[in-house]
Amino acid sequence: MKIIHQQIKLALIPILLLIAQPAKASLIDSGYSLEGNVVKGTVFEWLQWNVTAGMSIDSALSAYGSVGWSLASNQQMADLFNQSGVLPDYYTTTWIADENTYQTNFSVSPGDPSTEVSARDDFLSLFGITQTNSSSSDTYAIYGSDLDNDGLYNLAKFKQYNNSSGICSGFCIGLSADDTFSGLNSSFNSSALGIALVRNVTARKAVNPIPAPSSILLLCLGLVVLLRHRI
Ligand SMILES: [Ca+2]
Repeated sequence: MKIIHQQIKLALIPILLLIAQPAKASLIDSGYSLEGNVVKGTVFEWLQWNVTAGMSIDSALSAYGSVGWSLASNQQMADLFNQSGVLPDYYTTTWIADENTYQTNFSVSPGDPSTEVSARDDFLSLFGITQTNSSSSDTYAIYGSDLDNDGLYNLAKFKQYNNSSGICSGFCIGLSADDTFSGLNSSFNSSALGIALVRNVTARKAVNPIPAPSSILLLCLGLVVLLRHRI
């Protein structure tokens, strides 16, 4: 029995060390960080777009709606693109929430290339790549509110498009109108397109409560003390 208790104690040591470490996250200028496949913000968090690549709005909501995820609205997507630090600095357009307006940046004047490449790569690594070809790794996601009730939704795009300078210099970032691409309805699916799912951080905590690290730490310490007294 003593040997078993010693083994349990030894097994608890790495757990305690793990809990003592801060959560591992890749913080970037936007204030978002990646934990698992969730892009975490302070108010909203996004499911990485590559997770739902190949799914339709209907199938994605069927799979993830029960744990608090909903389809990103036009306003939420515009707010994401407008948030400081999310897009490279040279994309100075003010993005709007009108589902019938096609928005993109064809002509840009990049600033410091290294800074812009870093911002671009941060976005792609956060939200995940849904399509890769020989010259570019891109991410796309269907979203929208369909306030005009035509059954059509919008598409957010973020293309890597490496040119000779290593930066995105052309038709790279955009929010489509709901009729830019034909047939973008709630059952449409493509392996190159994800579904933009978002949820309130509070909703996640309600659906999937995560024990506070301090509680787990106290529990483990209590077990160690208990075992010590029993040996
Ligand atoms: Ca619509």
